Amino acid sequence: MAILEQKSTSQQVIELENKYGAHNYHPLPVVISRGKGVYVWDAEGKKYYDFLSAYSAVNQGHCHPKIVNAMVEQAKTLTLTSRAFYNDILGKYEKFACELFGFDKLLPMNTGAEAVETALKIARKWGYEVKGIAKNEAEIVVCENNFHGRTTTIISFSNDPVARENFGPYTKGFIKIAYDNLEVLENALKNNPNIAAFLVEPIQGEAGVYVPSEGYLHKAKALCEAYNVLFIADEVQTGIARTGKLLAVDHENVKPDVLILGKAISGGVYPVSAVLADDNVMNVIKPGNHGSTFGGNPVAAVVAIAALEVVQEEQLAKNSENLGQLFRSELNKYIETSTIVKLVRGKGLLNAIVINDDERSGTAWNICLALRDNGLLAKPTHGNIIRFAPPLVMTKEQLMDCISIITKTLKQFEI
Ligand code: IF1
Repeated sequence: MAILEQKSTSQQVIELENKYGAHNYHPLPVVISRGKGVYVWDAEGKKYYDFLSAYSAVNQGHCHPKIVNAMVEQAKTLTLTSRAFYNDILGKYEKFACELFGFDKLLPMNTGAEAVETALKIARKWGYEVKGIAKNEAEIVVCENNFHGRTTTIISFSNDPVARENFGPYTKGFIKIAYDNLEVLENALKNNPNIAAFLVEPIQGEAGVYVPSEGYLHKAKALCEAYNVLFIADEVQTGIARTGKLLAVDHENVKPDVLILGKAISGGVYPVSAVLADDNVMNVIKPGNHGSTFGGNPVAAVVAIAALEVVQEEQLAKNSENLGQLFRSELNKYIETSTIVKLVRGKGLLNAIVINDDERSGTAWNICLALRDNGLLAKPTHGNIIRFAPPLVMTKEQLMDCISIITKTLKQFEI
């Protein structure tokens, strides 16, 4: 523990990571050492609003006492049994989550990518054993500019060169189509009996918070039903009240055949992910087909129950909806006279602004550095798009304070 007792400056910590850490990220130069609710503090004690929420994993606010206490109590009792034996928590969590989201069964995993991989395996197995697709011929339709994680299979169907270059050979069996386009979706489904599933983000987060046309999700689900294809919703980022409803698909009353959850299902306290489906799909999985050492461990289970209870008790979906409307309407007032911001888009408290500059100009990055200096943390997604996703526990007063920080900072860049 000696190394942790040494007080380090932000610069010292950055140097340590640069020397001893793989360079798989390019973080904004700020070193966070404490978090509480909507705030984080850096190693020198400077306070910031967190407007990224660890990519929507901290919807309940940093270090929510109910969630942390649940973790601490369980960690003192039983942390891990593996699934070789039962533990006395998992079944209760599975029941709680299945009733909350309206599914027969839940398969517990740890990270979002693992849950996506799990959903792909379930869909393929359902394709062979229920739909009757010829062995090893199953195909899954995905969308251009998707983000579903970083495993070799998932990046095999990514079109982001940085995420996929030199990681081949790539996994086969995926068909990419344009997002938010029902015609190309129907064409992909109707002419091909080997399609097992359609995997889609209800809002494309990493692509830049692309909200599809009204009715897209509903009609896409109807097409999947018509062609006996599973509709898989990846709600890792859009779920858990982020977009103003418990799930983003709830805005269109769509029940996916397979639901993927991660991130804020644990409130950012512990890695928890889950795949939910009804028996006609989930029961293709038999003992030995799939698993994970930590999947469904007692700590993950109590943390997830506490995190989901917080969403309900504190009415986070309603707060996200209300504050999201306020955020976009206030930003639009500024955009009317802005030369630097083209538009704001999003749903609930998942929003982004598009900067009126070339993607490679670095303006969005410089704006985020200036936001940091003004006490608010955000980060560009791609090039000239800045995502804004504060914890859903934010108050109206705090949001108005953030809006004035954001507009004051943007004005520094007006041409
Ligand atoms: C990074 C952003 C990226 C996700 C969706 C699955 C996963 C994610 C819709 C995988 C994860 C994270 C990963 C993190 C940055 C962040 C992210 F979109 F949220 F901003 F990269 F696109 N489905 N998204 O958004 O979940 O395995 O990470 O638990 O990899 O840099 P994970």
